[in-house]
Amino acid sequence: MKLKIAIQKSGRLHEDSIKLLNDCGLNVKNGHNQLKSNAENFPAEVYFLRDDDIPQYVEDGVAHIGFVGENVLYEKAKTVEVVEQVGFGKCRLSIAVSKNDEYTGPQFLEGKKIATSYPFLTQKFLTENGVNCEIHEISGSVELAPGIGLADAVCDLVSSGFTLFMNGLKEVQPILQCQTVLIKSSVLPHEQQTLLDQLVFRIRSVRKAKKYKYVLLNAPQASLDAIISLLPGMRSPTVLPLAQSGWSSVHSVIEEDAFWTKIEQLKAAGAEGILVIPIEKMIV
Ligand code: PRT
Ligand code: ZN
Repeated sequence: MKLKIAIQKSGRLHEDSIKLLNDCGLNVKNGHNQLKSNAENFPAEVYFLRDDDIPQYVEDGVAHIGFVGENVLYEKAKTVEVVEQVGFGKCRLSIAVSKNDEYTGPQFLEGKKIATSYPFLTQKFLTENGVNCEIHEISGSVELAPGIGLADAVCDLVSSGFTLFMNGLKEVQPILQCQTVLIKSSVLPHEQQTLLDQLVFRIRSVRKAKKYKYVLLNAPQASLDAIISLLPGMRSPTVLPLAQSGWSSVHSVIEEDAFWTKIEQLKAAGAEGILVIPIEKMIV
């Protein structure tokens, strides 16, 4: 009885998928020259696939779960369940036009041609906006299409925007914000659901830990209350006496987003010797 996990064989999601599984205690070797591999420490088998094939494998129940971009998932429109977003592979599916064009809204595309590898999602956007536009489906190098006269616009994935810029295009309309999601088969057997629950618990602990830092600092007695009020901690901060009387060591966790503001407030309140340590797992 194993949990069969589909991940991308090579490409942008491969490394992050392996790293997430490893951080969750599933030791998985990378899939170079192999189609599947057993995880150590956990009853799981990993299938290395093209990302486009992952939704189908999971729909069919050949793989129980998979990691895939929302762009691929919603383009393929397979019947699978999204368990959760896992935070990597962030990008957006966007419409882009020539940098000299004045984009006035979806109506700009009326009667024109658009090149994309995402015909389903592009058509959905066009239909929702009541626009008639001819779709040219191409599987790669979509950004070249306007330059060679194949299309007037493109609908493609963008992250930094550099590729569009290099091809004389500009992003004018994001139509889908995407990241990698964990999907599961809708016919998951009970034993595999139990394994998935364990994996999801671990994924949440790993992801939560990344959002926080462990902080240790020294506080003089007079400032202790002020410093504690700045540090909620998981329940409340730990306070330990230092060998030198009149001083305490305070331990707590700080959320990454508020990190620098908090550190400045702590210093202003009298904290000294502040140490900041990454947290590997966070079980709450
Ligand atoms: O071989 P296989 O079919 O498995 O891989 P693939 O070539 O189809 O996919 P791959 O590895 O390129 O991307 C896998 C997934 O990564 C995508 O499905 C997205 O979910 C996610 N992702 C995140 C991206 C990008 N960011 C991204 N920037 N996928 C592609 N791009 C491309 C985009 O198509 C464009 O060509 O990068 C270029 C734009 O990047 P910027 O930074 O210049 O804007
Ligand atoms: Zn692909």
